[in-house]
Amino acid sequence: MLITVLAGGIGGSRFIRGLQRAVESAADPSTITVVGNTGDDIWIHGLRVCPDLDTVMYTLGGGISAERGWGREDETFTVRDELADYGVEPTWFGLGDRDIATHLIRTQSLNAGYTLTQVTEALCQRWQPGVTLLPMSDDRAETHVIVDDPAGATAADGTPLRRALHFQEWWIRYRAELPAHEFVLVGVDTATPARGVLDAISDADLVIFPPSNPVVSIGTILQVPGVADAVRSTSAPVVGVSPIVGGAPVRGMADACLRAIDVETSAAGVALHYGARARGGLLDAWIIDTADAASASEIEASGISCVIAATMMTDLDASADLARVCLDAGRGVSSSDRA
Ligand code: FO1
Repeated sequence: MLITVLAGGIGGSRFIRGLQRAVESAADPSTITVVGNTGDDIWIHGLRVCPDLDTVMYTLGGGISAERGWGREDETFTVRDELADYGVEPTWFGLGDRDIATHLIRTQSLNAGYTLTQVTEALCQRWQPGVTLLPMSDDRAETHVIVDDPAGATAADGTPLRRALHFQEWWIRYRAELPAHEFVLVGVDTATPARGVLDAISDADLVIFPPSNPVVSIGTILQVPGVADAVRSTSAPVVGVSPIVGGAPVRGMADACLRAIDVETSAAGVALHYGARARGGLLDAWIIDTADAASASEIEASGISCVIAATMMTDLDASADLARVCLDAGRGVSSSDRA
């Protein structure tokens, strides 16, 4: 069974670990392909950093900092502090000493002409994540956030001037507290899906949207030309897990992102945002938490079959249980909708 997961960072990685656990005990062997978001990627002090690819790789490879959810365990930040002592900006980005080894290899390999796909495959030789990890694209496409100028600059008529901040600066330095007017994926128009991405979606037996950020993670992957159409047309069931429980994101700041695109921060709001495949959208089924059971009928009315389950991935067993709910929902869709 080929399962393809479109994933961001922390939430996506946690879900995939549960999925691995769920399928390892299944009868027919499954292979998992992860299409990773690269809209978070950034050049920092001359190094190419790919936060969501690294979070998947480290989490599945056993090197992740459990406390932070990103970067390496047993990490130190000596180089970051030395750079700060030189007064070199940016100082707000937590560049870890162990993490730098990954970025040095990636930067040197990219400069030597290897693609991000090739570099990611090479880095995964060490980490053995147990999945095929593909960047959404080998082309540069970075999320920028349009905000009112943080320094308060205004135009002659007094209206605030707007600035485009790199997503990482908005997310880390400003903790997503600056209201986002718009997200712009710079370069996406000329980006193409990395080799294998479209096939992984078209040839899948199941496509999953884990509880990653629907705007700046899964939404970013879907903006790469060809990806959303591949999801719409795949013969595989498409099952998603709500990242919003009880009107709030389980983790991260998806509410700040959803507000920027006028999507209600709710399990139903995100489902309707993705839309029902039966009506030209992306989803066949949507898994919501028991806390949001009241919104099941609204979701069903939109053409998306709704499954109510415990979606909090408090530990590996909970993540595996959630993954099993997705596998069952996929089977349910394939039998009913394709009857
Ligand atoms: N997130 C933070 O909140 N603070 C940081 O200093 C930080 C540094 C960092 C370094 C490498 C890396 O791979 C991820 C890092 N993250 C940090 C997480 C990063 O901002 C992610 O893009 C977000 O968590 C969204 O996925």
